[in-house]
Amino acid sequence: MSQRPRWRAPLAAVATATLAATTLAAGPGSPAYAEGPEQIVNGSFDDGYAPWWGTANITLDASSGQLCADIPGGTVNPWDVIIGQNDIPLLAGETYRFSFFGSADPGRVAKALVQLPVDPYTQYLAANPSLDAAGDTYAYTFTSPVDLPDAQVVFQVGGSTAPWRLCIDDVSLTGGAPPEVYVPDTGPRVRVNQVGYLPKGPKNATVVTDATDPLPWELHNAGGAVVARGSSTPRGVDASSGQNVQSIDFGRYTRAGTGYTLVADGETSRPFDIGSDFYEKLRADSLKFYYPQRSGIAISDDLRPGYARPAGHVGVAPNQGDTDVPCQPGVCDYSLDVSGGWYDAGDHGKYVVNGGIAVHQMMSEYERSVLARTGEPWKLWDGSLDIPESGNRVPDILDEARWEQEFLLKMQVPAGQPLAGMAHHKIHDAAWTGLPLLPDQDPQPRELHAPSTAATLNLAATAAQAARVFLPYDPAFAARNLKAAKAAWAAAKAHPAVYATGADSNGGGAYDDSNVADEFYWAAAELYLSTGGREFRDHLLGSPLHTADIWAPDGFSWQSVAALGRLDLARIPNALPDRARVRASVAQGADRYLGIIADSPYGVPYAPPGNQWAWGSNSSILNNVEVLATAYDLTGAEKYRTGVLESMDYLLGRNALNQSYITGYGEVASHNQHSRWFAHELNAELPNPPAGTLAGGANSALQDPLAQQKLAGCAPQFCYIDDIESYSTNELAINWNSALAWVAGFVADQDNGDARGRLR
Ligand code: 9MR
Repeated sequence: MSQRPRWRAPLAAVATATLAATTLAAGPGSPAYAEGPEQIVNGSFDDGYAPWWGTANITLDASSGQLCADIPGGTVNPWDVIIGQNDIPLLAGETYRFSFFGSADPGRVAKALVQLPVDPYTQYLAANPSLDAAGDTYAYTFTSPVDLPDAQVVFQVGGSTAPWRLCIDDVSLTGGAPPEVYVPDTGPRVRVNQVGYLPKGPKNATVVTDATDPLPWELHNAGGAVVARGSSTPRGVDASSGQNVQSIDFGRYTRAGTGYTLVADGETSRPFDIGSDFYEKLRADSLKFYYPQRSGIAISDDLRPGYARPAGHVGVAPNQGDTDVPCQPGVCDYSLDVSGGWYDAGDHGKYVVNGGIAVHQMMSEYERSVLARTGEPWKLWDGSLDIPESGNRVPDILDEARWEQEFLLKMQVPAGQPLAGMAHHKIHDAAWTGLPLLPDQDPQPRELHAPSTAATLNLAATAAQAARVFLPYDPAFAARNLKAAKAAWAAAKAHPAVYATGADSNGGGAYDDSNVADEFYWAAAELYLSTGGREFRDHLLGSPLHTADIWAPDGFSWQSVAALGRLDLARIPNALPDRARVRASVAQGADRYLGIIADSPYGVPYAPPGNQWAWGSNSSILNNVEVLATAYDLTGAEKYRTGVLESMDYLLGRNALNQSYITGYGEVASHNQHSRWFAHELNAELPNPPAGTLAGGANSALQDPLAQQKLAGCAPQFCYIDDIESYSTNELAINWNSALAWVAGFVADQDNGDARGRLR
């Protein structure tokens, strides 16, 4: 018999649960919950545990008045050990409150689910309570989307290397509870770059206020002394956040230091520095992100303390690849060794179009460092990234890029096969897997998907770029890339309209694209820059994209890559007859982004159509920043550098949520990005993503169940939650960190914000 009061829910336990519970005001005896009928049979284990069941690897024991079980170690997936109850009726539109007492010794994160009892096991409530030895009560609400006579309540408690003991009690599911309202904790209303500002750079902040007249502000140093003061500028209601705001410009203050705060309207900002070291660190961290993202190699604890894991997908059970991967049925009758490369994001898939833009941006960061007036290529030199290849006399950034480029080459259809020279669009699991799941533990069959023109042109572009970038370091590798690039170009010309469709998203992302004119343009640009070939020059000069205004307010992306070609044609020496016009066009695009920044009280260079922020908006923002930075490199005009620096403030805390989107940077920063192996939120034995990991960012479309449940009705900047389950707002991805790395490298090159560099 349980002696515990039914509603002993302490605030701490509720707050740390993944799905934060309802407010505690509705506690014991609250009429709202008392009215709902109890759906669980024998939730108090007063007399045994029937009708509860457990998987065959545990023995249920209710002799203490709680339901307890010794959970074996050595299982992989959460669902390898389950305790559950079946046949629970749910009514569509009805709101339920689910609660239980739980303890774990030693502490563990469990999964508590209300779900469909059969494949695909749709989850109507998914919570990840962090249980400890003392035990706590956890409570959640959800609204059932379905009428279902036989839902299941299950506790999934597998996935631990070591054994532990679980006890649960007072399991209750009652109808009629009001839906919970998620309110993010946004802290002080004065919003700053929580990391810091360059001494000679712009310094802007935003204050959320009801005031419509200018407000006095003060800049305080670490000792609390006022070192600058001024008054703010009313900006009205900001469309991206729905807030009435004012902006603060304290750029005249230039003294380096730590622990500054900005005070306005009775609020004190989070602390920040004035300096530049942090961008030097970010330059490295944003690139160091890639090594633990690698497939096909063990991650070493010496190189990345706390991040060691076995090699993934090297043909060792339970993995089924990637050394000998067949096509999806009917697509081809050969198999390929496509081991290596980077995992795309939080999943174990590998996609040529996304690998393409990511590896391009990484090689482009290197090329820029060599070509730009402020570039500091020695900062990317051998030994800069602590990777296995450090010490081989090749810049580490190129070693890291090569890890992916070698994979892209493997995705090319071999000579002698139909479609030879094209690239398979992607390789991933046959079905989606759950979280957490280390790469080497993925049991799913791996499949090559059909070649596509877009993937083929991504290969052509990156291989052509690799041919020039690697030439001084490894001529044979450069030659191999050039050959592959030319073969890919020819194959794309022969098969110009083979499209990946949006329907192909079982077990991996679709990366669909049915307009490849931009991929042709980008590939022609890279081939022209590496070969000077007439065919490529003619393609460029004949393409409408060569003269079109391609500077979209919502930025370029894996799907829209004309800007990649245009930017490289502008910055890399070449003999195009209209190169001056190409260079001027970059400045025109940058001027558009400066206008968007000026209109945004948060200084964001991003204005998507209809105010609809997209999946991965932080990368869209950074891609626009790359255009600004390139305009600075091309013209030396200070206004473009100022735009770059102000844009970083948004990512580092000057935003509606008052948080940084880069792990390890800023007082409050994203750290629960969606990942199957950096899944600390679900399993305390696993790490968080490494410092320098960018979160996808606000996504108006709310394309995952957690975001839909928590964020309904959000103004764009509020459409984000730092929860591992929210893949549409909070994933990490190789093409997003490449944008961050490119920009972080540029910013680090600016020293105190006044670097002039030498002319090249
Ligand atoms: O970044 C991609 C975004 O542009 C798409 O809208 C979204 C839905 O198709 O997919 C994103 O990419 C994901 C991919 O499909 C699977 N791996 C994780 C990627 C990042 O979320």
